[in-house]
Amino acid sequence: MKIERLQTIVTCPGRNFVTVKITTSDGVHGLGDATLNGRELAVRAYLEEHVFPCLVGRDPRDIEDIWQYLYRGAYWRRGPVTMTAIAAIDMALWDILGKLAGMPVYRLLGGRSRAGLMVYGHANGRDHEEAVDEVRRHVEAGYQAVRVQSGVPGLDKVYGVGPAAGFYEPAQKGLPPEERWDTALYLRHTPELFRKVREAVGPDVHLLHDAHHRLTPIEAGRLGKDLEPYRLFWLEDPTPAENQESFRLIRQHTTTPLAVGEVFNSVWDCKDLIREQLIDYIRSTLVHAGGITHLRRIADYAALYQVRTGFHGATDLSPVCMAAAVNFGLWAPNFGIQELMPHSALTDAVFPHAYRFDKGFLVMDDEVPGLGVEIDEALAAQHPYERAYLPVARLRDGAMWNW
Ligand code: EZ4
Ligand code: CO
Repeated sequence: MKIERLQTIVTCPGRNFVTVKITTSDGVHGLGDATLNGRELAVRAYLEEHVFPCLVGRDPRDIEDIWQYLYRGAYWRRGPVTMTAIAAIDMALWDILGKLAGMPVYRLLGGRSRAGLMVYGHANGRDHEEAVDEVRRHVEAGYQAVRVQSGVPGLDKVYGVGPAAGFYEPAQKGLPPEERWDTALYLRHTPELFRKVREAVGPDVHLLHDAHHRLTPIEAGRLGKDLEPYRLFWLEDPTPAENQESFRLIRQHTTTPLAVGEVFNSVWDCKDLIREQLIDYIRSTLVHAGGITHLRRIADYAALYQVRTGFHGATDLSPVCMAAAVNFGLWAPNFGIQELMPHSALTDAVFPHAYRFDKGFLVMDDEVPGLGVEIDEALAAQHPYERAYLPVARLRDGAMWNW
């Protein structure tokens, strides 16, 4: 059996997605997500110019060798574009292997560890009252875990909060929008937000928060400490993590659990964080960190240090990635939680999938072979790519800051 055809499918059913489709000489095909928010066409070019020609004629069952060929063999290692491209190929090959075996991919990984994946939804409010209402709405919808983000008095736009209650999509068509940021205002108002939310929903709902790289380590330590009375499930991306040792300072100051890694693309980005137990959840996900083959290594390494998974699951992770994440999470013994930002009805129509939300969990019917996701290519073609970017952030004096 040989790899016969490799394609990218770029579509914008409301937001951009890049999908890899690999077809074998036996007519079996597999799908992989290759979406890198705001840099979509760089991954497409990397795949079409530099990866696809090398894979035609190979045995699609040689998943490990193909992974090593694209990683070691490229000489230039790592980086988000490279690792997203490798991830897409890897996911598609696992999808093919599952279809060949007539089994869902989680069975090939070793079988189920659990019935479903606990997910957390997003409660976004323009102010604290709206955020509290959104948390209540999620609890009524069955969520056991909710991420809470709120507008900050004095700031026009804040990460995680859209123009209306509820739906938030950070990428915007056209050129990157600019937002103002003020750490002092954020640090002053955020503990109060969680005081109100905890008071409203009681002790049992898991509450999460994303600081989205905005803080310095000592500021993050202070926020973690201020949030301790409200018993967060996690505080996410408290500070940028290029410098892994900076998390030591945060750990010295707070017992609020920490989650990091949605921008990581390999185990090398998190090996010190894991080995020194500086984090509690690793957020790297299949599409941006080398696919199932590499995430399995990261998860197994994390398990040695009681670090659990908490994969990124925003709307820019396509249903193909989510299907792979469901398979992965059904298996991973140290699964922790999965982020879920539901896709639009149109996106779900472009990518019909077997996973579904059920009372706070993502579940999947047992015997769907492969990843359990397909693409409606005709519908995808009706929605061509439109340039879009994530926002950028500036401080009040105009200096660039971390968005
Ligand atoms: O900013 O997915 O936890 N979720 C997040 C997301 C990210 C976007 C980036 O593409 O931080 O909203
Ligand atoms: Co995040």
